Amino acid sequence: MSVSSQAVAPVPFVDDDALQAMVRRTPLPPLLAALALATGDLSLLRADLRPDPAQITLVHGGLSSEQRAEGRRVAVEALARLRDHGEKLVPATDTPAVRQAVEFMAGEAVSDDCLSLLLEELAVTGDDLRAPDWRPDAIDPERTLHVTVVGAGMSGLIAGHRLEQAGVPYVILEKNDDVGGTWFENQYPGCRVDVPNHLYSYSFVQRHDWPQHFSTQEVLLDYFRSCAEDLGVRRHIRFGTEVLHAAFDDDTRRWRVLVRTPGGGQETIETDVLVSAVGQLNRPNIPEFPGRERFAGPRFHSAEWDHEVDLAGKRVAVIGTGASGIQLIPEVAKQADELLVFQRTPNWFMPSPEYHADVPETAQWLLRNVPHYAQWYRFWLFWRLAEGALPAARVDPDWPADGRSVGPLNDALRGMLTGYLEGQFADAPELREQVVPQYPPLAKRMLLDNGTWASALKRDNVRLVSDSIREITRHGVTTADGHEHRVDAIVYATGFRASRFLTPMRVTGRGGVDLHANWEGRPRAYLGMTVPGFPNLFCLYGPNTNLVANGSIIFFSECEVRYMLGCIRLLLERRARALDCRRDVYDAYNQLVDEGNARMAWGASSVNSWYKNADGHITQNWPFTLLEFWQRTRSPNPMDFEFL
Ligand code: N01
Repeated sequence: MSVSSQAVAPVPFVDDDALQAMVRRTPLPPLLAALALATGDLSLLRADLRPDPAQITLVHGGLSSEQRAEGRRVAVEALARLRDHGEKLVPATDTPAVRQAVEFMAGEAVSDDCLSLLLEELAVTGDDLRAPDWRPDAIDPERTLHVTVVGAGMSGLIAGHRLEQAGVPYVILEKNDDVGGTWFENQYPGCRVDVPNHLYSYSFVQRHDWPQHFSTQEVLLDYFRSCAEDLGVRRHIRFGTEVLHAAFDDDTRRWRVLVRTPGGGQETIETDVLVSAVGQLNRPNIPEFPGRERFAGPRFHSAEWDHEVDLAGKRVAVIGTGASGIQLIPEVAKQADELLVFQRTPNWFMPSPEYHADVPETAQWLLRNVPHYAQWYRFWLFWRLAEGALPAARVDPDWPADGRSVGPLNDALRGMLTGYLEGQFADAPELREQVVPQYPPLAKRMLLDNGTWASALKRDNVRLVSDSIREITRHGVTTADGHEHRVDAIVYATGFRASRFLTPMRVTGRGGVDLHANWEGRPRAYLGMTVPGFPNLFCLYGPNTNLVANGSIIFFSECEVRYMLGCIRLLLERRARALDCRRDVYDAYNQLVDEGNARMAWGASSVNSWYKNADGHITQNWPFTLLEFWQRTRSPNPMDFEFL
């Protein structure tokens, strides 16, 4: 069948051999989907070239080598047709054709809701389907409702952009001197994203020319800076402005926000709606090791890297081997005379050969030249990662509870990952014993590796110390065996106080109730956003919205911002000053989330992680699918709120 509409310019001339080279390593499902729509020839979407849904997390979606060879032949033929004649692009409004392409790529039928979600994420026409389609003055011309956003990181910028689009007046208060949040603060050597960048980016500012699959911190900071500028958000940001206390005023039903200004003074800002976009990972955690203050040399946290300190020629201790530690340790190892790595718990690593690799020119050519391939490629990453690994994290109640795995899929994953680590450390048996985790995969964050971790630990100047730390002395770190490891500098890669959401801000709601006292150490929020007694307060990347096994957190923030704007619209439509989440709705929701988390590897395992609060409750993670969060946050249900 052939469907046609808009003419497409031919792709630039390259000969057939070059076309062969272009497609040699590229994943075929998104390329064939894009080519089918670009040529108007839907017969390219052949049943025998569909990926296997059971193997969708694999780079090629489980296509056999024969299928890949045939897929490449079909793709080259279609590219040659595009090159020689241009073709006819199927319009993105042709939903049956787009559905056919989506289902080809997914390898299975998708529900209407799922299709809608995917079309938003694809943004295949360049249209921003999540943009607000209303304006406050069209709903209530008499009223100006003001929003204050705290934080100009990844989530705060989305909030600013959507408020800007809707025409809602707002200000963003940012404690730092620049945008970017975590990507501004974390400037340690080796810092980079560990979600593929074509996916880890806004649906409304897609980029096809990322230089690497997993960008470095500098590249990401640059992306967020240009988004802030280009979207017109930057002029609304007050930098160097830190929120100290936000108090809901019961009389005016507005928030009074006390801030520290750049000059060190204080000021109070009144606002109708308060949005916390401070994230989960913005307050460094330095464990209270006895004697911590005694250490005579330089010491700093990974998120507060001291670039004045030259580690060259020094004996350095790095404490912590989480996502930050494993990125900076290989870099410090190159500089330091000697490096001691203090590991409390080993990690599972997903083999990822592309982790430090440039996007090859062949892939760049396809992304640049094949109409909409960039969007389909992004969508392929979204689909593979979306719910891909989630089944492997689910607890099977019939599975023996030996603490090592939580179900057959999880166990199979464990086998594969163990094999990888054993292979990496095959020539270092004393290290191998220390690096293979005893807890189930996905109980802690899965890290990526391309061989760098083993290479770093096997260096002559690096020593892995797995004994627990007893104290910090003037000259180093003393472990439980009483040995003092003398060092010149200490780097704390010890993570963040993640479960203390919104600290150190003080937030008081109706009747002066303190948010942190109300939470009693166990933060929670309806849909991760709203808390009864704290009207018109919305948290982005709030409690239980972190993802372990499925996708990019940017997707969640986009959903949350849409929901927050939906609530503003409700306020205007109902002529209400404030809305307050109903306690019964909040309680029922939290029960559901707790039960969901208990059925996941991270909830069932006793291993320590930043997903848990001090009592071991999962305060950070979302245990369900992305689709479910999207459905729940698509628009607010007025029945969930009391209007004030
Ligand atoms: O922090 P972590 P992180 N004694 O909490 C150890 C994101 N991120 O900054 O595993 C001894 O994971 C602790 O040991 P244990 C990402 O979401 C993303 O590394 O708790 N050790 C662990 O080894 C990530 O998950 C990127 O036993 C102590 C380490 O310190 C999140 O940030 C890059 C200790 C802390 O690991 C946090 O990662 C970096 C103690 N008392 C970070 N206390 C990307 O690439 C803690 N540790 C996107």
